[in-house]
Amino acid sequence: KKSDIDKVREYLKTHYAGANPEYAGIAKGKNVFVIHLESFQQFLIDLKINGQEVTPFLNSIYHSNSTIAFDNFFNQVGQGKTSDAENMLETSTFGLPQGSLFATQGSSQTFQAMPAILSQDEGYSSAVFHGNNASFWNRNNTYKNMGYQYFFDASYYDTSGDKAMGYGLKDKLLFNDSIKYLERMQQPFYAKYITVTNHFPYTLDDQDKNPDFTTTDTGSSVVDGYFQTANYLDNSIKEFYDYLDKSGLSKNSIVVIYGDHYGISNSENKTLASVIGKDPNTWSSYDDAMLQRVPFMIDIPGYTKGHIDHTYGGEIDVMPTLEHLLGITDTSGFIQFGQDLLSTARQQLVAFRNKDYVTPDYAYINKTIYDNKTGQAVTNPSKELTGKIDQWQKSVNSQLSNSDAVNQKDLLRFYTPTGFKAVDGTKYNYANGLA
Ligand code: GP9
Ligand code: MN
Repeated sequence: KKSDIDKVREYLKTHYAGANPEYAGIAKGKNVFVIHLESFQQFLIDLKINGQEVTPFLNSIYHSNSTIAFDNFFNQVGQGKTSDAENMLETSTFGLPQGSLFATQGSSQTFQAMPAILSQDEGYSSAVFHGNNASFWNRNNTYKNMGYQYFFDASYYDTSGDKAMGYGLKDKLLFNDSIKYLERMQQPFYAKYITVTNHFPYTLDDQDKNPDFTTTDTGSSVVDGYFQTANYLDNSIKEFYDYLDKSGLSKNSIVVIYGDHYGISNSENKTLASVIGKDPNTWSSYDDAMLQRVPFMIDIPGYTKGHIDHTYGGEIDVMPTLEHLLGITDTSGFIQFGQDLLSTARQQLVAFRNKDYVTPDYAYINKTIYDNKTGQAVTNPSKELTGKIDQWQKSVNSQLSNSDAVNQKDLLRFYTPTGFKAVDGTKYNYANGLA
């Protein structure tokens, strides 16, 4: 119903946090690279095993003067995994309570997504580079409705023999073999790279293993393999940065790097615990939840005040953050459920898809409230804390239920923001590349 979208708009009026004037527009007109680090968790950043850094290159970006990085940024995916992460970043709406929005509704859904907004407001072209088949997660159809101009999937690369494994073309080859397409794109562009090599079960061909890197010996092939494939992914990003520097693209491009969701499942976390300096014997659901942090960093050429921001946020918040940086400084007309991570007015409340949540001081996980300072369950919450818990839960529930109303009822059909033109997905054909 048309009136349903009015209720959502009422909710969003109370939820909109606005931009931070200190950052608004500082990346205006720049190309955007979004690098999706498959299954990559925040604990890998700065982690050393056997005296070596697992991801030395990403660590250098994380600590760079030109990077705004976040260390309390959580993944918020549900069953749609990678596709949920993509959906949040492209639309600032949550994935569905069950299943994948891309797979079940992507072919017919109305989106007001990042590629369309950047094209219409700022004249950007757009492309996705990915080494798997286009139909995985129904991306081929979903991307059209999001307004992606180009989708360079596996069919655009040589994936024969040992060039691919698991979910497709190996990451180093993806970055290298996509250059010929990237170089023909009109600038400014919005280009997303979805990596695949660091994906369960974390195996790597011998020739792709770094001879200078010795992984753990935990007895779990998943945990031991994870550090090896993460190290490979790190090296592939370094090679891509080398290209960006050599080609001059790094001067006029921002690079957004993020992890989509966990790589090590809760059942393996006790094995992981000792590697990351934690006690497996006291491991709890709280610890599982804290490991849902993933990297989020924005590397901006010419920016010199890089730092690590400790705000609590998640994938739902990326889109408004980027829009504001790129000069779309008032996003109050859009149906977006996140808040700019750099806004001083934001509410630091991170909703998980199952309605659990994290705040800077407390986390509500699996029907238990935990104190972040101690990591212990609060057994006798004060009256004041009980009141806060009620408020947080209400807030989380309305963020999720309003997002679900939009997605499950395809409500964007009934609302087109002023100045935005509805996307016609039928005009895109991903078979022709840049022909
Ligand atoms: C494959 C990929 C993996 O194309 O992006 O998705 P996931 O299994 O992580 O959801
Ligand atoms: Mn994934």
